[in-house]
Amino acid sequence: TTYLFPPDFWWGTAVSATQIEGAADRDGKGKNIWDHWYEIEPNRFFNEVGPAKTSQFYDRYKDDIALMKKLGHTSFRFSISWSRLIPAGNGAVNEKAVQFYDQVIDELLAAGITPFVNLFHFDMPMAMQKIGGFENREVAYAFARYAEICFTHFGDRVKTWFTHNEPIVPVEGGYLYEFHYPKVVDFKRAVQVGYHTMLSSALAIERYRRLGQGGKIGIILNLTPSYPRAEENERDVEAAKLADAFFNRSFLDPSVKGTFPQELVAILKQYGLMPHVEEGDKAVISGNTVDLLGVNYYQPRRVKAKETPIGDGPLMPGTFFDSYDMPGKKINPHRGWEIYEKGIYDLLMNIKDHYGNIECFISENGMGVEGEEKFRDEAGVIQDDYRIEFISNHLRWLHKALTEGANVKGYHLWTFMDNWSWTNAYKNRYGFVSVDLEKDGKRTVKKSGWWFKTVIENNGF
Ligand code: BGP
Repeated sequence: TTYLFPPDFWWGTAVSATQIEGAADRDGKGKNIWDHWYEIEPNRFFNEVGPAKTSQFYDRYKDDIALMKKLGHTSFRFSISWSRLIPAGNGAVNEKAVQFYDQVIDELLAAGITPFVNLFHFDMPMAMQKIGGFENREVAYAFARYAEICFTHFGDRVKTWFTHNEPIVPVEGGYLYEFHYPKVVDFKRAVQVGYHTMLSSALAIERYRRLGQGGKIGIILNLTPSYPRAEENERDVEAAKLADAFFNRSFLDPSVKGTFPQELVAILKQYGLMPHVEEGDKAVISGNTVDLLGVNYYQPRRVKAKETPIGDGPLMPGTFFDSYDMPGKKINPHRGWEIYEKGIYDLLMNIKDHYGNIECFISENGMGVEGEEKFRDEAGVIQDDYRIEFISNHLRWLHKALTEGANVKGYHLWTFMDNWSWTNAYKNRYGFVSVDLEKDGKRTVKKSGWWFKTVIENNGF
């Protein structure tokens, strides 16, 4: 069977500033929470490797973009580092950073690659975190100011913007489950952070539209389709719906429809978890929904009804449902995550059927592999057939959604080249291009990178 994609389908990859740039203390960059966390707790998650160096994109972006061109990519998503552009978060603009991002954008355009720019990828400037991060309403406004500065400097050339990547993740990581800084565990504070993050997105969109630059602006969400243990068990189905409301619809509904899910609001009210909201916020959020949606898809969520009654133990999202370990599920042996390719179809059809078929694309999907060096052949090429299989299986389901009318415009792999990751440093590799992260940063295209080139050339496979 051949899978053909529409002309102008967006083929490319995604990266984020903290994970690839390096040069974390050069040319006036301010610290972000990751620079800080690594400084104070070097051994916590990172195998003693922080984001200071990583793939050195800051110094090697020209060659990297040339390689991207060679591999046929038509679009590329990167993020601007808020603390590089505005070291104090809310103060003066760092001209060196403007120059850097100008060059990256110009280089991409010259290579015929459309830049997709994301404004926030987990990298809160330390100066903003010191005043509470998104828990503090002021930081939502500081973010909107930073966004406007980006639009003003780069918006003449960048026509596809995103306010946030996976906004639920810093909420979970930073305020519920301790895998992001400031590793607080407090459901109520988490809700406030989530709310202000959502507000900051709408404020940025409002400013973008006011500038009238004629581009599109959206948000990137990690959607984890939630499946009940048993379809015929009403309580399981109910639990899966709740998990969906907490982890997907909390940002999806306000971003696309301008309203928060009522089930979620009801629970927050019942348990005294409602965030502080100000007059006028509702109009800002409902009046500034997104033009397009990026969807990151890695794995589904398996849910079953809660067995212990609500009331014992600290209040957390998991108070309302349990996760379910599905027997026989397919697992990525190199990363431990479940692989469920049909999830990509289910979530795309959900967007089609319940979110006005808004324009969307797969903004991340990918396979992390530990110890990938063992797959390197004599010629030095990593033979990552598992990644080719992973991508093609997901593309088949994406294609099915397309033929059934989903408004899906592209596919970006996480990620272009191996880089630093938030909780496992250099352990799991995801790139089309291997990078010798420990030594000299040498780039070598993996088998999957060359394969993807032919997919792009043929606009299918
Ligand atoms: C996504 C993030 C990326 C990336 C990816 C892989 O959630 O947007 O930044 O890191 O996951 O996850 P990990 O690096 O934890 O394996």
